[in-house]
Amino acid sequence: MTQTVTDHFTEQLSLRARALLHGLGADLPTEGALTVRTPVSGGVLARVPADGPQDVAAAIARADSAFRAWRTVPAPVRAAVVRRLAALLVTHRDELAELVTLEAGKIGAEAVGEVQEMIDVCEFAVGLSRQLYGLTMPSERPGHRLMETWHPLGVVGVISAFNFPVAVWAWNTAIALVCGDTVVWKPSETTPLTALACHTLLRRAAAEVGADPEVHQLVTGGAEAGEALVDDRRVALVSATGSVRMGAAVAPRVAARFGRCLLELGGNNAAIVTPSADLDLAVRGIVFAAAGTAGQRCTSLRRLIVHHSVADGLVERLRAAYDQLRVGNPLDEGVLVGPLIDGRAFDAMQEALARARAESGEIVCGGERVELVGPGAYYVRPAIVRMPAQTELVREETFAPILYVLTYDTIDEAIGLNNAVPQGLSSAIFTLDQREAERFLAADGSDCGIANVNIGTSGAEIGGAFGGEKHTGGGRESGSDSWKTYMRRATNTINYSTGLPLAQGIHFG
Ligand code: UN1
Repeated sequence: MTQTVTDHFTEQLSLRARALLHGLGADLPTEGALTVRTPVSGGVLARVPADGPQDVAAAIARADSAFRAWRTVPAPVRAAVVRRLAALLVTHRDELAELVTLEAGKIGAEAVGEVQEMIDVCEFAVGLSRQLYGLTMPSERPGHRLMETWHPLGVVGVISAFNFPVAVWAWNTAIALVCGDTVVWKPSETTPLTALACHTLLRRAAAEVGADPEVHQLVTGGAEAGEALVDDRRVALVSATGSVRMGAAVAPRVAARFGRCLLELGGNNAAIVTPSADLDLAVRGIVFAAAGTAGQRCTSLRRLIVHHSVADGLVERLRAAYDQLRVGNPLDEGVLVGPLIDGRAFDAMQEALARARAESGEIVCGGERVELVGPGAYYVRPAIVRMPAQTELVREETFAPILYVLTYDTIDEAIGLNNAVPQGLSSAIFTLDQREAERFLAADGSDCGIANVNIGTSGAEIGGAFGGEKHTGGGRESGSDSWKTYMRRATNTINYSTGLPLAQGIHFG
């Protein structure tokens, strides 16, 4: 496309984004210091305000003040806000999904899936509001009761990444709100428009059910805004999704003020393919996990550990499947791989491929840029690279569609390779051999937070706890008992007797 055509296209996308936002009840400010680009064309979509430390402090103050009353509202009543949000998301699913596509470059089906993930977690949170259970334990003392109560924690700071611009926010916010917390959200500076849309929908949901809309605050900005959130003592929990580098900066700062952290950082996810694997199923699972979302999920498949006896055949089938992948404008029907988020992501991918070549890696296919909509948009063909060994490069996470292929001889060796990386988010094994599958899931098997059998590494349901070990940060969000991170626990001993027996049989005076 010529520059004029690209500019015209971007202008159309920008008008569309504005119209979508308007339809969702949010009006864009006409100017601001934060430039929002669409990866679809690389052009400017909008400009929004860049909040500074004072704006962040003011938002925290409002959330902190709203918390005083919100914590005393019964949890099932608090859930009304989340129930209403889910209904609004159902109504506006397609508009919000389109905005996700415009801002983050996801293909339509995945963008709709992301909104569905929000709806799912809202439903989960509504049910959870009646299940914030504490335990009762037998007291060792007569006439005493021992129990645990869970209370709201305070203000939760949510720092989210561009690649799941709305679902990860919903994981945190739906749960935090039913737990009685209030939220200050700092979205990725790349995706403030979808954030503005969600913020507007949530505040509308609150207003419609008679709750205080101040329970949710949005701050848009860069690192400075994030740091203000991280360092503020009034923020009881910082839930941050992003790079390992970001997490390593956030964690000590929050710890220094004795705040709580929930980190969901990098992944370097592997799938093992054993000789007994159903290869048809494996190919489908691998292609979605490795090339889906243009390799920009934290759960994306980055390493394939294949038994040497099936490696050549599998790689050939993958290459054929990759040939069929349509790369292009994510707004177009039938496209399966949209753009990378920006030029930096493209450079990182090219650098990794150059290093792979230098390390005697064989580029089986892909890696090249596909010029579609102009110089500022970065469309690439997903790459498969056979590597002679799990080098330093393979142990790093490159946030792009590169699948490194390694081979193994014994299952122990395969599990060893799976675990020999700094990150510990997701993992999978394709096998029809129960012994191998159980070995992979055992205590000395995969060391990741997610370990799957006969499905890929990405696309987790919200019902399970989501997160990972080692450099992934150790946090768990979304389903299961992740809610406990969003609450504080009080242990209560109640004496309903007339005596005052001491624990441990102590007699005092
Ligand atoms: C992320 O990339 O940060 O499991 C989250 C998945 C999605 C969530 C990914 N449900 O791939």
